[in-house]
Amino acid sequence: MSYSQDVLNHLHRRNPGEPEFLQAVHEVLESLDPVLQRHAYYQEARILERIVEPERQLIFRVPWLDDTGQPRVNRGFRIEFNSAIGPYKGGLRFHPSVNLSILKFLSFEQTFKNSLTTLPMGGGKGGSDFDPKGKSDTEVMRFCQSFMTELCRHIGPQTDVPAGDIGVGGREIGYLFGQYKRIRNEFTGVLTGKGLQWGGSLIRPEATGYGCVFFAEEMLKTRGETLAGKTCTVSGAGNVAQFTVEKINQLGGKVVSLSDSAGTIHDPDGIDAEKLAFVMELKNVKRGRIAEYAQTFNCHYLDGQTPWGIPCDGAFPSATQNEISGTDAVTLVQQGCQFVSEGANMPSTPEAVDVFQQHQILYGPGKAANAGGVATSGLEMAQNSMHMNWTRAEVEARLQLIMASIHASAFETAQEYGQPGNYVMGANIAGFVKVANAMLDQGLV
Ligand code: NDP
Ligand code: 2IT
Repeated sequence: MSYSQDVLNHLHRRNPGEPEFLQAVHEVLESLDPVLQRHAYYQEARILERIVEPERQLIFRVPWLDDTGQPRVNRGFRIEFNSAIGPYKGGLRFHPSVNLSILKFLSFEQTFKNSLTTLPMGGGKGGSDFDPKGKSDTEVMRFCQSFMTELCRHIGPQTDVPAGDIGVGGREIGYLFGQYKRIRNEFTGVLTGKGLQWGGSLIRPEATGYGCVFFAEEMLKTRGETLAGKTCTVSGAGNVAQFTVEKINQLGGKVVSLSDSAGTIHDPDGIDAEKLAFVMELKNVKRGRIAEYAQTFNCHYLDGQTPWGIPCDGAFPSATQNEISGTDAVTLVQQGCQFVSEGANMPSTPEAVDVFQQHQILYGPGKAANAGGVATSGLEMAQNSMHMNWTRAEVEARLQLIMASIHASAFETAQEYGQPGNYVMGANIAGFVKVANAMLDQGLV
């Protein structure tokens, strides 16, 4: 039995009932065999056993008062997965589905993603099963204040730097930052995704979507193509989806779908800048449903469906994990989809990934394709520690360079290990080697 298989068997016994975590670890460990065989020292130092075990897992009670004065209780989490190459770094997710398995999968992925960014950041993730939907601003504020009252003792600009993810955007980061500052009496870069007037970086809101499109453009370049004139489907309608649409439009592509958990809109004419402004107002201010887009612009609404049945040249899954099944992947390929760039984390099931790889689809896995968000968080941290701000053009240029570098590193590593075009293997090995070597250098920690 191979070393990685042995560790996976052990992992299953130790982490029952954590399907998302096991799925994410499987995907990484299965592609590491070539590097583990080439360098016996990883096995001798038991690096795999160590790298799949979070350094620290925090679970805490979050009590808060709703607007009727009733006490409510949620569960808060922070997983500090790996700090070999920098302070823990990764977002906070507020969604009713949040549990230990989902946050362990996300923080495990984050470790390798952050390694790929070229910046010094370890891996972490946190959040709560709190559901922001239907809550007033004051309820969200009281929840965030209570959440930070506990979290603040565990984080810090040199220790652990949270940011946004599903259900956590500028509003939530503001409330969280305000409470941290109040308790600790220090104004520091302890969170990223901050407002522009109080330590935020230009381009951070745009970064994940923009970066994911830059990654697609890099993949297309390897086949002598560009996004111009391509029809794209995008899922989700939140932060990542919105700026994915904006950048595809800027590069001359056409986006024909967006979705939320209730359904999908299909707009064959394309979601232009004006329609995108409507989506941003609808989702970020009114907090309404995407169905309203179909009523306003008189296009199709696919109730309860995902966008994967809509013909496209390329797909940008930007909602959540496991949103593309094996069957969806077959449909995408049959209808002519040639590239998939993942804005979301682990949106494709293992069956879907197999389908993409069998059909030589240009498939950019999330830990490479969506790394622009956390990379720009790293740029926000750099600006905070220098007490200065870069211009929009400067941050975007750096983001573009970082995405090109992540692409090159995944592409070249896949080639080096004999599987050209396999971005899954390339990203996993490149991300792993840097973290594993740092762990070796630092002794048995
Ligand atoms: P938002 O909360 O801004 O938007 C999430 C979108 O996805 C909403 O449209 C939401 O619909 C939809 N969605 C969420 N959960 C589900 C579900 N279970 N089923 C169907 N639709 C769902 O989050 P982000 O845009 O920030 O995040 C989207 C994805 O991108 C996540 O996978 C996240 O981990 C990943 N990501 C985010 C980064 C960032 O910087 N924000 C960086 C890298 C990756 P509804 O409103 O109906 O719930
Ligand atoms: O999944 C991710 O990379 C994020 N949600 C962004 C994390 C960050 O620290 O900016």
